[in-house]
Amino acid sequence: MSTFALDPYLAGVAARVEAELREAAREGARGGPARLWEAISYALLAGGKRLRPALVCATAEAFGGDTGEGSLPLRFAASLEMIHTYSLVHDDLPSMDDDDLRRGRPTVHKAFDEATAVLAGDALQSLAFEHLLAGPPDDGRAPRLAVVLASGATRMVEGQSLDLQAETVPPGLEGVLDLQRRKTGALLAASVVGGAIAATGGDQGLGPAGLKLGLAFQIADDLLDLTATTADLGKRAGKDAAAGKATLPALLGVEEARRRADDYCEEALQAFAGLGERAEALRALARFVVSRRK
Ligand code: GRG
Repeated sequence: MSTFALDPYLAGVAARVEAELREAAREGARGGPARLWEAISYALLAGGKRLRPALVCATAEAFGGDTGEGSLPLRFAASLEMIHTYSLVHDDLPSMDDDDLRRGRPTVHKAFDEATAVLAGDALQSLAFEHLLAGPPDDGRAPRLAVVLASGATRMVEGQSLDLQAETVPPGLEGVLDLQRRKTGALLAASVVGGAIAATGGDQGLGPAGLKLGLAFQIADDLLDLTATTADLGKRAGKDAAAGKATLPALLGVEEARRRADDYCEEALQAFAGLGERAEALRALARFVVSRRK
């Protein structure tokens, strides 16, 4: 049983990445339209677990990378969190999931207005690449990371499109896994692959493990939608079941879905097994993906 103290680790990554996000938003706001940048800051600095940045940093550290202030892994982590945040802002829009609560606060289109939420999401997407590529020159890792980020973001949009189609044409188990691999798995895979590239220049073959973590994360999310409260989640609970959404718990039942999430997590852990003590945080994060309560 691991004794790794995950809460302080997550808090440390959150503090470092939020300092970088705050600075990027402050820089961007200089001379830009106040309302747009207020909405961007509102979305970026509303908390959240910062799981993807933690995965980036933990993977980089597993290969001996520095994840302190000014490091490439931290820069990539902040860019990835910008992409993730844009996806949440757009996913909450009336034309998508039509949600009024996110990270315990009114969604961006509720706190501001719909057009501002669309534009804030758009700007976050381009800001992510500007932030990543405007750093100090390196040996070509930043452009490679930009490709990882772009590809993860494109897969995520594909997943969202498949998710919308699934409302009218039931996708079946393989279809659900395919859409979840894209919608959720792609950014989690980009986190571990990007952490490895930022630290070593190569992906270290971590893509498949990242996708498994993504599936485990999404199944855990679908289980939480059934069992957790809106207050715990900071977003409306029970929405997927009410909408009759095709999820693994809906298709296979709660017990089998939980078993599959644990299996995917175990398979990811096996991929990290050879990484030694420096990968303790990464292994603890993999377990957190399925054990989390929010
Ligand atoms: C609209 C372009 C576009 C994409 C939407 C990621 C996504 C695709 C939609 C968000 C809603 C959703 C259920 C996504 C699945 C992944 C997921 C559970 C995201 C929430 O991630 P957390 O729990 O959020 O890490 P925090 O707030 O902790 O960062």
